Amino acid sequence: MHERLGQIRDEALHAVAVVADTRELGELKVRYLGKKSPITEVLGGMKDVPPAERPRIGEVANQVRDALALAIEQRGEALKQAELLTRLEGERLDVTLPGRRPAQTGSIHPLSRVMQEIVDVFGSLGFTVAEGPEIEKDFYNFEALNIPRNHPSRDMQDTFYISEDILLRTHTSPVQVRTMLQQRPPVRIIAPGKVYRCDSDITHTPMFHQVEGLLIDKKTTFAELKGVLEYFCQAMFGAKTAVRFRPSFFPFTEPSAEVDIECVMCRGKGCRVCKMTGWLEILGCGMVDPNVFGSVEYDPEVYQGFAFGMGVERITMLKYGINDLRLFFENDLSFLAQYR
Ligand code: 2NM
Repeated sequence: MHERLGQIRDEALHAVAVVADTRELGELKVRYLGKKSPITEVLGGMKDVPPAERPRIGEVANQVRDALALAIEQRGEALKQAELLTRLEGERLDVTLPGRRPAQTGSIHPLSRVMQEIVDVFGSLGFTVAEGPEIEKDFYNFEALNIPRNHPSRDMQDTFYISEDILLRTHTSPVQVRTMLQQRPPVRIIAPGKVYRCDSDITHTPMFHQVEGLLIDKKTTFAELKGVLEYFCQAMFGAKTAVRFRPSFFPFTEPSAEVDIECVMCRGKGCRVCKMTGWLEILGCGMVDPNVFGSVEYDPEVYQGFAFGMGVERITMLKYGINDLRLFFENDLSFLAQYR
């Protein structure tokens, strides 16, 4: 038995010495120190040993067990250390490598950018932004603005009607009407937003963007209108840009005018963009018609005001030399990425 225990010890120590990893070592530990170990098996034969020799055998068995336990413990420590080193080696990072760039970053749509720029210019003059619904009542979109029942802009051709009385706003003027009904003068607002007209070809989209403005006070003059809009044109297109006012007509203003700037392409010499006139129309404006004041119960003997409106698509095309309206609505990334 003595001899057998020595054999078991040598065999086990060898196995522990050559074991490859902590998992295999765990298996060895179960095999040699567990309930069914060969040591336990040998001790099962104790009943055949003369009683006098039994303590000695037990002592040897304990020594073998202790020696194995120590060897397994030490080997375990060594393997754990080696495995940690291997893992750390595998996880080594080169912190000097260049970072990964995000594949694609977004950008502000050119129409949003120009709309914001327009808002900022009027903001610098003390105008604040007003907003309102895109689904409107006939009253705010037409009636209150002195647009008579038989006016051509009311036609089914131009307006998206939802019912007899409800429609998609065809301009942002209903925002000014709502503002006038909600507050007393002075009023100094701009209304940027989406508007809708039943019109679709290469130069018209059924949805487009407008910025309109309204200023009302006790002694507001056409001269102030001219000053504000000339300032705006030069802020948008350059301080040296020539600006002219031409008489025009709108149902909601009297007198009315259209504003031209010197052609941004040829600087007034005459080209395809300005159709050889040297001028580009960019705004409509005028003094608010007394009938509009009547709709909102402002006294036209006390208050005067001016209003104006412009198309954001047109201004953006002129500012960036974009020749096709459809580019704004196709969401082609190679177009949009140019406006970062
Ligand atoms: C334009 C041209 C001229 C305008 C008028 C009003 C209101 F509500 F005050 F009467 N809002 N916007 C106006 C005047 C709009 O766009 C070409």
